[in-house]
Amino acid sequence: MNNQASISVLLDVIRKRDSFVITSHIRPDGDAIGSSLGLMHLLEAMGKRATVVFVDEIPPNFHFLPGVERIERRFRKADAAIFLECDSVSRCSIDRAEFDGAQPMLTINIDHHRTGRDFADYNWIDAEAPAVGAMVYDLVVAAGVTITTSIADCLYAAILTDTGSFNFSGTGASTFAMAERLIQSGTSASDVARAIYSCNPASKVRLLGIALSNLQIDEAVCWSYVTVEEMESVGASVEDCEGVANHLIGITGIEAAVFMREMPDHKQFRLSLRSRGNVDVSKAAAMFGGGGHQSASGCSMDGSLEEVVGLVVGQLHVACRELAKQQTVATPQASTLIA
Ligand SMILES: [Mn+2]
Repeated sequence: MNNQASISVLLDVIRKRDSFVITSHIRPDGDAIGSSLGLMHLLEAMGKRATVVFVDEIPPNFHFLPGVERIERRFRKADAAIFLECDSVSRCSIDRAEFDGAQPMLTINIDHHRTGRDFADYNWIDAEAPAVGAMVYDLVVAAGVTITTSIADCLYAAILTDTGSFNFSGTGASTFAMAERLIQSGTSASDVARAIYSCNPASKVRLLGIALSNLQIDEAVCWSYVTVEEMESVGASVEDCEGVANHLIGITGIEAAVFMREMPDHKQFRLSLRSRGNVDVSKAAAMFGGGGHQSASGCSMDGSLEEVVGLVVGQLHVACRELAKQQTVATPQASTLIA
């Protein structure tokens, strides 16, 4: 789908309606929360009514975002529901019965995941976008709305977190151009970064310590985990597990990493997969019913720690060996060229 065409179609659809409910995925991250609130501010600037709904807790390091105090837990009837980076209604952080009770209503899906699906009445999926917040930014620009400090703070937080502080492979000149415009519009890059990255509860840092002490490395794959008991021992919440996987992929020589969090039922693990961009971990995630991006994906798996490690690490080894094979094939060609 042509992005510009879908932006104008979407704006048309929005202009013809008055009230909106916005939501995003379960266990919302910076992009989910920042883009939802940014979109709420945009819709209000367009004279619309907008409500952001999340059943899940908002992590404390995003409590500084303008409008966060207005986030509601209950899904409500409106002219349209807008889903940000969800591949289905069931991925959303909403009560399904409340959503079903509010039907019929128009649905709009805006996503930047490669695994995004056309499940809504209107779907705008751009796998090239570095964050769904960047797509909301494009909407703001196309709508001709003045970028207020509230819009700027929310979208900057979304883009900052989803690009790994402008480090991930999707980060390009246009990402920095957006950041420049948002900072010109009143965002303080240092204030936002401090609020998000330097306001960690002690339990999060202690949990990171446990996760790093459980680290295992085998060739180009590494993995780590935390059990329910280990989380309880430091009083860690689910949100405290955010970001552990990024530490694992920072190890020299590692191409693929996975962090596993045991679920309270002791029968399942939640997995965060990372690569440094050469291996596509979204394939492994999809194999186990999850999805995401080439360098950051997630899935849930049933079984004991040993079983889950065996399956996922085995799969990541296969991906790494394929990569090594490609590189070996590529090398003679390169030397021929040099010669
Ligand atoms: Mn995102």
